[in-house]
Amino acid sequence: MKILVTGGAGFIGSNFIHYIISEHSDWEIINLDKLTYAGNLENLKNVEGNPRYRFVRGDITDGKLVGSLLQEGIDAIVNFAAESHVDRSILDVLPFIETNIKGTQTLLEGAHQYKVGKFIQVSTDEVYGSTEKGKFIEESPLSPNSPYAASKAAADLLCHAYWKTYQLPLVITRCSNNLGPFQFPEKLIPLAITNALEDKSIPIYGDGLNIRDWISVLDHCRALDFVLQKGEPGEIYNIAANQEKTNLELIHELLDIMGKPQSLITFVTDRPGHDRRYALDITKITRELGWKPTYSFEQALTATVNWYVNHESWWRQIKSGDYAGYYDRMYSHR
Ligand code: NAD
Ligand code: TDX
Repeated sequence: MKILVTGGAGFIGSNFIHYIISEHSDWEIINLDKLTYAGNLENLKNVEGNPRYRFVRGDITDGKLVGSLLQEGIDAIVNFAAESHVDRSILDVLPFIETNIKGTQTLLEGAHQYKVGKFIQVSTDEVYGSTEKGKFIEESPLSPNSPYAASKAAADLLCHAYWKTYQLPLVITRCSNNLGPFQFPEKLIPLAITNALEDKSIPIYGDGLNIRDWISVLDHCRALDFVLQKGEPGEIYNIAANQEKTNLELIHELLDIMGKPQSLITFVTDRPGHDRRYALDITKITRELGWKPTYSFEQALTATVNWYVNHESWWRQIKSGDYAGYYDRMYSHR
């Protein structure tokens, strides 16, 4: 199988590439990535020289480039490329519209023209919005609250339209919050780990009681592999591990693992429109495709802490240089 992975230099995409290259000895990957602030070729050092892997720097909104890659004969597209940080979408929504909506449409159009046999749109639980009770199923209405979530929901609707109108064989996956190696240290867990390693405070938005449902990025990658091989065209699959934590519970546990004081926690002004709780029902993917999560939250969190401890130069390079001053800019609206 020859796969076009988009956004493969980011957090989940790079984990997925490592996973596929090691699990499927005859599969090939082309990784198309723009290398925005979130894309990092350091994440792919281990596969760089592999003859089954090729990197192409480029933008998914560039239809000509996408067409030239699809012309080579691609069996499947897995679209990870996105602007992915909610806080950034609150400050400037346009890059989210451009990549998440227009970029997805460009890939869909290319897949349609070149008759690509499989298209996986890597979406998110955030498209369902927030719920205090119960869990979202795949038929739950879309009710996104942040500009990021709205852009992802728009992309999901475009996918639906390409399936209904052109029978483009695509599948949408909606996963909960991931944790693991190579996550950019603007997201809660890597931000907290790296700040704690530097004995800096950890900003907790609002009362810290917002709930997220955490899954190891490796379990997400395995689920995507199941979907690639067994997913039914036109279907949507929720992916989660049903491990809900308030942000405060999570950070308490993390500081305990790291042997750092709870006094590093600092409450800051809440994120505007902050979703209270995400929760997914995963009956469909477990029953129909036979996938289930394998890592507990505690295992995944300990492994993630260890990875950041052992890869200090990776995150220090990001937190210095061009990225320096980012936090001041990011938090100036609070
Ligand atoms: P990320 O921000 O770490 O990586 C995004 C990657 O996309 C980067 O390598 C970036 O350079 C690339 N990119 C951005 N714009 C591009 C463009 N126009 N053309 C080509 N490449 C471009 O994101 P992530 O956390 O790895 O998320 C990957 C996908 O999974 C996203 O679609 C996100 O919505 C979805 N998702 C993420 C999570 C999570 O917890 N992180 C959970 C559910 C779903
Ligand atoms: O400094 C922080 N303090 C804090 O309290 C940050 C960065 C976050 N938070 C809170 C906000 C959320 O309730 O922690 C929770 C997690 O925040 P993020 O790491 O920003 O993730 P979230 O907003 O939940 O979105 C993530 O999961 C779904 C990904 O970034 C999305 O790409 C994915 O779709």
